This record gives sequence, structure tokens and C-alpha cells, in this order.
Amino acid sequence: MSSPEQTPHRSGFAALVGRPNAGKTTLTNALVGEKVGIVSNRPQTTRHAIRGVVHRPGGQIVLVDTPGLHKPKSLLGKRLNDVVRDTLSDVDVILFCVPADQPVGTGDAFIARQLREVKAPVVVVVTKTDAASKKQVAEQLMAASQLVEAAEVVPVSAVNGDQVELLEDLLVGLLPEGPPLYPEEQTTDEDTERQIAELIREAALEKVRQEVPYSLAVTVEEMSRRPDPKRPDGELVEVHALLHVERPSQKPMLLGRGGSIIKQIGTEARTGMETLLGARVHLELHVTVLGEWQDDPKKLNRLGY
Ligand SMILES: Nc1nc2c(ncn2[C@@H]2O[C@H](COP(=O)(O)OP(=O)(O)OP(=O)(O)O)[C@@H](O)[C@H]2O)c(=O)[nH]1
Ligand SMILES: [Mg+2]
Repeated sequence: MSSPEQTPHRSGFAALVGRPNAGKTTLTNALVGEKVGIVSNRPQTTRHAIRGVVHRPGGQIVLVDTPGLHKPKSLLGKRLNDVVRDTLSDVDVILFCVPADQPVGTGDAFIARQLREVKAPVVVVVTKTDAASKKQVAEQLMAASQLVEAAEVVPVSAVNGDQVELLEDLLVGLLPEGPPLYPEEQTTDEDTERQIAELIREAALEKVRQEVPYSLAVTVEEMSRRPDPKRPDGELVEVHALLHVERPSQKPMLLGRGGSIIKQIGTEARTGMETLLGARVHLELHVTVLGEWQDDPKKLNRLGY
């Protein structure tokens, strides 16, 4: 075994791709050891490329979590796929995530075809192994390795941490030699306002049904900090955010009877924000209709997509 001093330092970019709900963001968070992106059991939770930095003694992996690659049904869907394609062309390694608890399907084959055009080595990651039997995992490893020419095939569970460190070692080995790209203390370059908007969207996603998750976008309209009147050295952050839906009929679904749902969303999101900001948060949420924004280029721009 050589000591870390003798081994050259490695650094570079590793993109996570896979169909919606494959577990990309959960794995990103597990690798970084911190929550950098929001997670839900609704497809298309991630809507932009999110960087998360993994610091290791011998190397630094800059993960780029991407939206689930899918057959687009809206202009938003097309833009999300474009985000993935732009990312793929510019990274050192690709992690192709295939869930262990779902059969390999046309969605995975579609992604595999895109990966054939990419030069970077592909690591096939069979995710969610805790949710599948040993037999299922073994079969999935076989099926997934037939999808692309893989540099490695690794089963992991982001939820119980199984094989996560092994995956890190393996990724570092596939990166080029180079100095760290981010300072030691930095784990993401997401800006605070966007993280806050995402925490609100995360809290809302699991509370609404049917098409509402797809129709929901969140923007932070105002954010200000002042000394906390209740704590001598503390700060109080005031946030005013808008939850945009596409149709008037979706508004009551988000508000709930007597405002009960939006209240729950606010309470949950606020807890996450207080952890993120290390300050007390006063959160004001409003629901507004931004007609059919998913197919309107100007509205998509306004929402940051
Ligand atoms: N049991 C189990 N569930 C997992 C694991 N990883 C992710 N999940 C669940 O799978 C669902 C989707 O996870 P995400 O990480 O949001 O999936 P994603 O691939 O980022 O999804 P998109 O952003 O929509 O493309 C969530 O309900 C997670 O809790 C895992 O290792 N084990
Ligand atoms: Mg995601």
C-alpha cells in the first residue's frame, strides 16, 4: 500500500444520470454527507444540475446531480433533458443509476443510447439495494451491465450507506490527476435562495397528488436578515416565497381545508431552513397561478428553468 503522500491527488467531475426517481439525488447527498439536493418519491424532483463536493484524502469528486432523463411531454421536460445532455458532454466520469427494485426498461435503454455518444467512462450504479432481494440485485447487476460498456458495475444503498464509500474510492481512481477544485469547507455551490425555494418545493411535493407536483414551482421573492429580538446573538431571517401552480383548480389542493396543507408545508420547510441557515426563520408562503408555465418559454425563464 502506498501512503497518500506518494499517490497523486485526483480531482474532477462525475455526473449522475438515470431515469426519474432512480435515486440520484439521494445518492449524491449520501456521497457528500450533507443534503445538497431535495428528494421525493415523485418523478422529476430535480430540475437543475446540482453540484456536490466529496472531499477525500487522495482526491476530490465534484458530483453533478442531474434531472431524470425521460421522454419529454412539455417544454420544461425538454429543458430538463437539455440540462442532462449539457452536463454529460463536460464531465470526467458518468454514474448511470439504475434502481434495483424496478426492472430495467425502455427508459434505461434510452439513456444507455445517449451514453454511447459520450467519451467519459461509465460506472453503472445499481441503487436502492436495500429495497430489493439479493436475487433481484444479482439479476439487476447482470441486466444493467448489458446496457452499456461499463468501467465498473456497483450495487449501493444510499439509505443505509452500503457500498457508498467503496463507490467513492472507485470514482476517485477514475478521475484525472489534479489539485482540489473547491476549498475543503465547501460542499456545494447552490445559492441560498435557491436552496430555500427547493426546501419549500420538497415539503410540498409529497403532500399533493395527481399532476400537482409537476405543476409546482417555487420562487423566493424576498429575503431579509435582522437581529433576532428573541435571542441576543441570533439572527432572524424573513422569507417571502411564492408557490406557482398552473391551473386555478390546483390552488385549493395546495392550500388544503382552512389552509391546513400550506401550513404543514410551511412548518416542515421552515425546520429545514433553520438548519440550513443556522438562524430562526419567519416564513410567509403564498400560492399563485402562473397559467400553463411548463410550456411557456418566458414563464420558464421567470421561474429559473
Ligand atoms: N429504499 C431506498 N429508497 C431510496 C434509495 N435512494 C432513493 N430512494 C427513494 O427513491 C425516491 C427517489 O429518490 P431521489 O433521490 O429523489 O431520485 P432521483 O433519481 O434524484 O429523482 P429525480 O430527481 O426525480 O430524477 C425517494 O422516495 C427516495 O427516498 C435507497 O437507497 N433505498
Ligand atoms: Mg433528483
